[in-house]
Amino acid sequence: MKNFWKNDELRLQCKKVLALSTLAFTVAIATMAQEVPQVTNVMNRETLSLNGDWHYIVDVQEEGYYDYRMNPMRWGFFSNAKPQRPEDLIEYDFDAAPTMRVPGDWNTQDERLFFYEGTVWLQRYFEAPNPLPRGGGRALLYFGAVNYDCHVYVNGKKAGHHVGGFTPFNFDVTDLLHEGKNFVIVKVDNKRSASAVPTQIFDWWNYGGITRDVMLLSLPATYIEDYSLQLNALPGADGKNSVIDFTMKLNRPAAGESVTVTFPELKIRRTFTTDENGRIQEKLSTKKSKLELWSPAHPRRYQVLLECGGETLSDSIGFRTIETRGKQILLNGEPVFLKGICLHEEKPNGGGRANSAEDARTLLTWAKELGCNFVRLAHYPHNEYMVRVAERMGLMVWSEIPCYWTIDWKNDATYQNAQRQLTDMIARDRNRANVIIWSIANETPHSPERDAFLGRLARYARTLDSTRLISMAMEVTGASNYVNRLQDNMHELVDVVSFNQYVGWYRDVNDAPKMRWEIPYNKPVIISEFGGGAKYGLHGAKNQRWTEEFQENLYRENLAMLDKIDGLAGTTPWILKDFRSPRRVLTGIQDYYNMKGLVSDKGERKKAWYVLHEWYEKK
Ligand code: GCB
Repeated sequence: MKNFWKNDELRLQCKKVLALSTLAFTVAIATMAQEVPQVTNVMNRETLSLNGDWHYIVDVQEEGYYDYRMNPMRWGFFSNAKPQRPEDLIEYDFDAAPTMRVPGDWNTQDERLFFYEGTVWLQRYFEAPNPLPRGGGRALLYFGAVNYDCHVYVNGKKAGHHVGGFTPFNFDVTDLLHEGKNFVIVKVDNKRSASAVPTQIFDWWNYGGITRDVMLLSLPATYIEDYSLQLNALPGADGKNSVIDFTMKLNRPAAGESVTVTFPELKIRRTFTTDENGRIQEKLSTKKSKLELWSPAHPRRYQVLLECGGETLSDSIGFRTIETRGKQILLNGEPVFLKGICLHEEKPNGGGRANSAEDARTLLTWAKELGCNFVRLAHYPHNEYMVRVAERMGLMVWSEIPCYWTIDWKNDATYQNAQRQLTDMIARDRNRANVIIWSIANETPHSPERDAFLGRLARYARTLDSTRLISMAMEVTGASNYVNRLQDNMHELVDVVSFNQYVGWYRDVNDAPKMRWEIPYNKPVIISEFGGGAKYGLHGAKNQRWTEEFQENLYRENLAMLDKIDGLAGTTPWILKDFRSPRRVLTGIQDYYNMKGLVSDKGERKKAWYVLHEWYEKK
């Protein structure tokens, strides 16, 4: 503590005050951070959960860093300082501060924080793993997601900094831990910014906090960081002789490490050796057994064990192919119609951010009951439970990064941020058979800069994963005289052209029956959004806004219109459940909810639910 003026962290914070650019600041922080590449499949590794009650201090003015002259605060909040003598003045005390649940957003845990967007510091103690990692073993502090910007400290020392609210990250904290009682402090800031991803304006609640699981991972010195197991081609007629592409990467470039892959049910057991980069790239053949493919009707997954060093990592992997042919999407070589629905990652009953397997089951069961085989997880990567539970339930997934509306296209730091979110989304879920589409954006205004930004992102996505489809939710722009023309320069870079359209709500009320569609591309089309708002229980004439009858009629007319679209390969109407949004201020109707759900926030079905259900039953 005596050395606080020399403390790098405080110096860096001061530089921030002196208006270093965001980019320079990020780079400066990154050079001292101990972030290591995302470790995948954390759920099946040896972990210590740090979920639970964390103390918190709301910090409107960054008091945790600065004094009244904007000089470094003497007892920075990250140090968890305590008075050493009775006369010492320290004007905060985590131990006396209230607690909130982690994972959890602060907005729904403290009514004073419902609309709050700013900094909150969170703290908890934990017992170090016993024994502490030795002989080069590593301890990684893993966060499923923190919204939006966070600085993490362990025992008063900086562990790292992370930007982006919906993807996992981990810091190597081995050297910061000591035996017995340790503490971790996280400074979270969810303020909006024009250069962030998402940017300043978006139509969902900006839930702040440590919104997903926190864990301490204990790993050997050399561990499997990431791997991929993908079906290379469909099995032969007898279901045998499939080829599975296996790639694997260690955390360091260690040559000659042996890794054994076992699929007990497929009678596969092979041992490979890493190359000088610590990687393996091999093929596995299912010669001996008939491979059953993953599909919504039969969501078959196989147990796999990966052994390396002292660690045995297990996973459940499904195999399928996904591709397009002309205007069709082919799942396992057969045309499939995507009967979908959009959803936000929000618990029912005003509960805030969804963050558990149970939340995922509730929401996805509603989607299944609606007749869906597909969900669009809007507008950001949802938590890992959501994807894994969907895989088990037989729901295909569209997964998206929050390049939403007016992104700062010319800003390279913004691009890097988006690319990082895309990379982490793909790294986490690349082994989930149900994920069939990576979406790189939603409803972005056309411009050459936007095309350059998104084009670069689409090309980059393909270098990371060539086994899935790329798409983005575009906007219908060429509408005139009852013609909806789909036009977007990005059509060349996506596999599926997806469009949001709001005939009957934002425009052309009553005109759905007259609409003609012009789609000049020989690619599958998904209508990635349509819909309108209704308050559950509000009844009236079908031309009366906000009534269930209005929404019911809108669905009837839109679905009849969609039936006329040549090459329609699926749809994901907007949206499963009413969700919170600060944009939706109409008193008595919206009350800060977007009301376009087919079910209310409590799960009550509106009349339009039955219209879509019936349409899906016939598809
Ligand atoms: C859209 C957006 C979605 C909004 C929706 C609406 O086009 O993609 O995020 O919530 O419209 O309700 O206006």
